[in-house]
Amino acid sequence: MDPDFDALRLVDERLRWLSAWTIHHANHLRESGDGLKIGGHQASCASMTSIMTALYFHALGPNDKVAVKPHAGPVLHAVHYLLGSQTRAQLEAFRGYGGMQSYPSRTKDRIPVDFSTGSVGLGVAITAFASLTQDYLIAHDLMAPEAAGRMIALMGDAELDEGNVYECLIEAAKHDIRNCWWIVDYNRQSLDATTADRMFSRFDEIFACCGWRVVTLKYGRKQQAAFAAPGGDLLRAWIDACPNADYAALTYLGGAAWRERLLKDLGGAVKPLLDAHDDQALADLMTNLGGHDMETLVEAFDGAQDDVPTLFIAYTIKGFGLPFAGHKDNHAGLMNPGQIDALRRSMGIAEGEEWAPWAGLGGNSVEAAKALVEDSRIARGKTARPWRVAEVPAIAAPAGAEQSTQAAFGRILLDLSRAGGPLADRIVTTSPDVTVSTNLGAWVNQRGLFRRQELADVFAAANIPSAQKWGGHQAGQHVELGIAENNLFLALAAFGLAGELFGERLFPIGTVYDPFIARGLDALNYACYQDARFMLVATPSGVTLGPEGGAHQSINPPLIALGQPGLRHYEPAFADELATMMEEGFRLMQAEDGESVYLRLTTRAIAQQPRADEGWKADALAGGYWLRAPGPGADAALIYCGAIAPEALAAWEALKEDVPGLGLLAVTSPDLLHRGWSERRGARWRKGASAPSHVERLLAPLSRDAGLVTIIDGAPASLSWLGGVMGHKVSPLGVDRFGQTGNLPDLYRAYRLDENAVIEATAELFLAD
Ligand SMILES: Cc1ncc(C[n+]2csc(CCOP(=O)(O)OP(=O)(O)O)c2C)c(N)n1
Ligand SMILES: [Mg+2]
Repeated sequence: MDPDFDALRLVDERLRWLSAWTIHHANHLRESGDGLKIGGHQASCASMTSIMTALYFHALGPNDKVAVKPHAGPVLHAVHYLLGSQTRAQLEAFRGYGGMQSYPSRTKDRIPVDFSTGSVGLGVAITAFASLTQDYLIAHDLMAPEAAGRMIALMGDAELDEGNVYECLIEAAKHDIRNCWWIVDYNRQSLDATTADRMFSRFDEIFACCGWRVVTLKYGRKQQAAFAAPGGDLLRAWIDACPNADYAALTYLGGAAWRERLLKDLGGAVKPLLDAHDDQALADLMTNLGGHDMETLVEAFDGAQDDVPTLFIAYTIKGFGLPFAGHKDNHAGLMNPGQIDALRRSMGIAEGEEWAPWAGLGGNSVEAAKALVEDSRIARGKTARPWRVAEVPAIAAPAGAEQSTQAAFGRILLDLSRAGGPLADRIVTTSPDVTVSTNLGAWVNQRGLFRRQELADVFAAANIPSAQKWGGHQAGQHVELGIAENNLFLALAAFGLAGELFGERLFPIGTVYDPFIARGLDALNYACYQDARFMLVATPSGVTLGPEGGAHQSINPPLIALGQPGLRHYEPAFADELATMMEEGFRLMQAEDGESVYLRLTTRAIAQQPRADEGWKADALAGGYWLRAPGPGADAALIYCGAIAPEALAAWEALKEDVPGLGLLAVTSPDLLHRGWSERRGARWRKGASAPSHVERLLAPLSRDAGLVTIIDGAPASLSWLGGVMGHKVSPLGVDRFGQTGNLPDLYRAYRLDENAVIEATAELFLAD
């Protein structure tokens, strides 16, 4: 049965109105409180309402998930307002505290938002990884094939300039993803101006060569009819050749300008065609692009019902139907009160009826529009998150007098795999081409690569000796990625939302070189912003990666972790610490108030600590514990984090006689200590007295005048702030210049991380300035 196109058009118009009005209300009617501009993007919304109408009220099925272009957020809220799942109060509070968010947010908005968006390009790419996640779940019998939905990105054309889109396109092709639609709102305008013409006809080729079907929706029905009239072929050729900027400017200028220009360029041959249209009709004709034409959109969506990944290039006008349509400066443009009034009147909406969903429509139209909306198959409410699905077994530290945390990590995963069980079965590992060098090899040998189609291990078949099995199959649990780190974080985001998106929680573990976290930082932040849950294992840390040199040595990741919400940094020095932290990590990944975990590891094998009991564990999980307890009123403490534990221990041995009560504090999470400390300071004002934070308790035994030496193979500021907790003096040791190649004694000497440097830094505490 044909959809009710008239009803679709009514809904389209209503979405255009409601999104514009929501933004107008926030900027012009609501008390601002601070005089700051509030903002919003009326033009970007108007550009997309037809596409979103055809999608939400015709094409979308209940299992489909959508990432909406960030600045079209108000349209998504308007969709839910019409559905009855968004309140007027939330619309009125747009961009206000506690109101609907500027850009769709999974965690903060009250309507169901499948993917948060905001940083352009990332919302596009995550849909490809969500498709991969869906295929993974189906292959592992965690989801019925019939329950598969489409992962859809509604994207702005400027997002096609984001490199991460192409990185992901390539990765997606390698994994043969399916059930993915990317719909480009091709208005040929970005934030600053109209977009360059040169890539104009190239995007389709790029996608086609990656195996995508490309559907271009260029002309609406009116234009197609005009092309069939005398002179129509000339008009069509002219449209095809028209530069972006000209098209946009003429759109803004309107019917008379179109007429003048077309007559000038095409002459008398098109005069009859033009004469058949008055100025308004001519403007309507020239802006009747595919992305605003309901029949064209519906036909395109209906025509792509198989699982082939599909790019729809929907030509649109930025600001369609609004007074600044096509103007190059319209991105953040707001209609003034006179203009919104005119728009209201043109839509037949009475003053005071602005929020009424169907104001100004006659009875039959209202019924038809309501019926259409009620028939929409999309979810009205948020789904509950599936907390706690796997019991976490006790994780034992691997045996070995000398171990590195990276080797211990590989060993722990291997042990988990051998022991089997629900947790091991739901772990999915992934790595951007550093699987073997980050010690995931043994796990992969056990659990295999994930591939939808069988991947033969050619080397094994040819009996070529290799420690690494590299065969892929449907039951595999390691997703091998190409080298682009950004994709790692997007994959972790998608796998880490498997529970929320598909009802089955996975435990994604991603390994990466610590310095190259920086390459995927925005995607990491994006993953955390959506509260995706994953374990990031980054290794090796700091200049301890001696011979590899400065390009591979990581300095600032502990600072990144310190500033990253939603991600808990643990930096173990010993294998038993790591085992404890991984166990805690698996719990955190599925706890309602949990978070993701970042483990910063090292390849340096060090002597392990004998333990008298397990008393250290709780403190280690809280961010730090005394490896050598300080005496009461001690004048100094050594505080270290991670790989340089042996140097700190050696210095402690050398100094303990001279500095009575000298303590040695193992900081296992600068991040947690800092959080606890600042939370405590704030709690005093927010909720009255509160217990001292963990770091305050740790430092309490020291004398008020004590000095601290902090030592980390990374940015010294990661620990030097500890002086602020009690007002202690600090000598901060760490790496604040680019690293070099060398052996550890040379490097630790050069970067002042050796025993001697710790002794000197301690002496410095006692010297008068
Ligand atoms: C990574 C990133 N860079 C910059 C911005 C700021 N920004 C928001 S929208 C936009 C341009 C969007 O143009 P387009 O994608 O074509 O959307 P349109 O509004 O034209 O539909 C920019 C630069 C952003 N949100 N994210
Ligand atoms: Mg655009």
